[in-house]
Amino acid sequence: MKNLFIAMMAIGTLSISSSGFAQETSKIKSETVKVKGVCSMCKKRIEDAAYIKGVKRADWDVKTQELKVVYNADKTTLDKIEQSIAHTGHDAGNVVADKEKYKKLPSCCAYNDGAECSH
Ligand SMILES: [Cu+2]
Repeated sequence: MKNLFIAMMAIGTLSISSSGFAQETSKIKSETVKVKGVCSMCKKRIEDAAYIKGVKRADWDVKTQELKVVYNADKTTLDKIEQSIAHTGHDAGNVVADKEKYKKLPSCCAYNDGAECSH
């Protein structure tokens, strides 16, 4: 009886892996990207920009200047996420920020000009 149970478990595991379940989860990618910013206003702006279609999680840390993103690689790419963030005025990974958007950031968010703020 115990052997039968083990055999059923083994069959169950096989059918899960052959049904594409393993593939499904491998499409979900987790990456860390350097994003420049200074304050909690930056955090909100960066995370809002990172949440494009296909992004499950986006969490930016002001101390490490790192954005952790979890996304579905079938629906979006890391490059698209970086482009979206750069479009709001923040350097993201290999993508340099949109200069016009950077100039329009609140002065406390001007990370390239030694800005420091308490927001
Ligand atoms: Cu800011």
